[in-house]
Amino acid sequence: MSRTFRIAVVGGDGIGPEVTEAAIRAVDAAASRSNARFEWNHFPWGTDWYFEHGRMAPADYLDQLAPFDAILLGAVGHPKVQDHITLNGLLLPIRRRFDQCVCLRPAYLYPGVNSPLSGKAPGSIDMLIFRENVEGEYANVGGRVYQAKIDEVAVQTSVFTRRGCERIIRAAFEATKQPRRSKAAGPRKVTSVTKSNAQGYGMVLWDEVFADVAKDYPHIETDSLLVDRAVMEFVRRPETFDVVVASNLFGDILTDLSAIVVGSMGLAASGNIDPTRKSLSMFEPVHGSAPDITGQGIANPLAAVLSAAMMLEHLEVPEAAAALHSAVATLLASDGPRTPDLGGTGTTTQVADAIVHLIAK
Ligand code: GGG
Repeated sequence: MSRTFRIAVVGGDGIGPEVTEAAIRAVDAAASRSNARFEWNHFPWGTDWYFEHGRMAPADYLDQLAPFDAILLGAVGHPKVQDHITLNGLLLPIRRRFDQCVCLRPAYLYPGVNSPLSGKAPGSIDMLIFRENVEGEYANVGGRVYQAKIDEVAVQTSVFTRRGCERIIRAAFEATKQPRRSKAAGPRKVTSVTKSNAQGYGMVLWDEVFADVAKDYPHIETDSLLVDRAVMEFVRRPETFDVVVASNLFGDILTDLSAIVVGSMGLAASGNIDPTRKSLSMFEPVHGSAPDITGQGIANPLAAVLSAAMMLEHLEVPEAAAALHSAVATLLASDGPRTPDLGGTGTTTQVADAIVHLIAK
């Protein structure tokens, strides 16, 4: 029996629409070999919408998104508008409204891709980073008074709840039940990253919850690092990490670092997931709108393709997800086209064509 999934597509800003189109082509190619069909519903929201309407999306945009099976998002951000307006006007409310509390961001060193770190073998870096996605430092609690006066005050509050910490930390431990992508042997490990020596309330709560949850997984090795140590170790010994769990802000920063360590932001995929499945989840490349290369046709579409593969896994179309993963791995291991971020001269379209060709083979 054929299944049809209705996907909301928000290409957004900059290179977002270019890479999203490539991801859609890849999914359609894989779908034609499975019993799944995809109906793509495009929403023209983002900064162009803002220039025309004074807001990033219509007032009821979250209600419009609610009935879909998933959201495929490109990028948000424009050099002419402050980033807090674009982000808070479109992306962050989606994560909160649909309780997408898990942001899952894998970082894997593919065969055929060079790490900027010397001597790293293919597959030797294989991390799964769990970023808390709806509270913490991005809770959007605070305010400003006496604006533009000498006495101006801005307060930005982080929010850490026991429930919020517990569910992201548990999701990280649960992930150790899945096989690793690399063939690396040895015990599974979960590393928690905080700054609880200086953030003595919220992050101490996080540490306590981490220790409590760890008791339910006695065979899993654990480690707790301060974020300053974690960034050092991401560069010095990235292969020692397996599953990593961190707050919203730290997870955001760490996953840009992990993306570069495995070769390029252009390969970094992410899923914003409601693990209860009560609401829809959203899939997006980690990279932003990249205004410096927008419209040049050279954006790497593979992060968007891999994000779409995560969407297919979430929608339980594993054969199509596997086809996308396999096409990306095969392309990267070959002398096929690659975009400039990976040292090539290929275009977005050439890479997308090669992916579609590999899937159809
Ligand atoms: N592709 C997603 C995107 O445009 N990200 C820009 C960004 O700054 N995101 C912040 C976040 O993920 O919290």
